[in-house]
Amino acid sequence: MDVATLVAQAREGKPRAVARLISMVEDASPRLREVMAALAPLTGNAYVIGLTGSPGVGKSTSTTALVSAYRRLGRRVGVLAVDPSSPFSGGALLGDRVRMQDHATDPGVYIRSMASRGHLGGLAWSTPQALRVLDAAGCDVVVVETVGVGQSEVEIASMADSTVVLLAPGMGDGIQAAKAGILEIGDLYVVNKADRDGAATTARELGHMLSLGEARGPGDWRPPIVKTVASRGEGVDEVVEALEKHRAWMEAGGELRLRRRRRVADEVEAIAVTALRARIGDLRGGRRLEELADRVLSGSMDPYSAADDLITSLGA
Ligand SMILES: Nc1nc2c(ncn2[C@@H]2O[C@H](COP(=O)(O)OP(=O)(O)O)[C@@H](O)[C@H]2O)c(=O)[nH]1
Ligand SMILES: [Mg+2]
Repeated sequence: MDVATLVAQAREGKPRAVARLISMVEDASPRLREVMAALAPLTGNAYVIGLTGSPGVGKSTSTTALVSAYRRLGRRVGVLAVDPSSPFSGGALLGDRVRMQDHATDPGVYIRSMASRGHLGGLAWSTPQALRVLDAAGCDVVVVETVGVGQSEVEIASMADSTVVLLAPGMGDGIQAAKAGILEIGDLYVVNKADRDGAATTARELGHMLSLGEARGPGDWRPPIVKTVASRGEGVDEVVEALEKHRAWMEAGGELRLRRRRRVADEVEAIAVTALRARIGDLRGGRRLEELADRVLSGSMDPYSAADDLITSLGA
């Protein structure tokens, strides 16, 4: 099927076309350039929510509950579960898919998991491009949930318009949060599993830690802390309310535009770096790089000058 037809079908919200396009992103298809050109004028509507937090904290459960809440508001919702650690869709994603089955037959919900497949600079551009597909397909809201662990999780959450950081009582999360640097990235903090002992303490400690790091002015956004029992859907409407407030605040002050521009700049940079790496790779085994290496080896040139020379030759 040609790209124009696929894009037209995706725009009508046809799930198979959306799936095909996201697979092309995932596989770094050579036709992606054409796909992105066709999608470019169709994007800019979707509000992207990133969910992050330690494994087991309740991200998938909260995602499902958030989808229900937004569906009640009549919004079309996309879910992108990104696994930065695994080269192939693994067991964790499968488990999540089973859990999402509440929404499996709802035509207003599109759920997709995506693995990085390990290609260079993969996630930096594949996540925004998958988001662009969902945006063009008419999703009003897209929830990005990371499945893996570690720094990349924080990275992916930062590809969102609003970032929700989840914590749960009794997981030593206060300390974990500080370590992972997530105290800086949350626009909204959720203490999930509020049905368990210690939720009030976790919320209080978190509030304290957030106020310590605070250097905010009068018009600045103060990340609220919301308690939820995601497994029963409790508190989720409050999360949506807080998100809508954050979105309105970002729109009013220009922050939304700034964030999106920063995101696109990162994406363009990642594409450029990938292209440059490929071209440097082409030079390997060619004479230019070997000549430069010889000169550095013999002491007639320093490695920085050699690198300058290499960059100049790439531009030619
Ligand atoms: N008690 C309780 N358990 C929850 C709550 N939310 C999620 N869970 C459970 O916590 C476990 C991990 O949840 P999951 O959503 O898979 O966490 P994720 O790894 O962050 O995606 C599951 O067994 C959920 O049923 C909650 O609010 N209260
Ligand atoms: Mg999960």
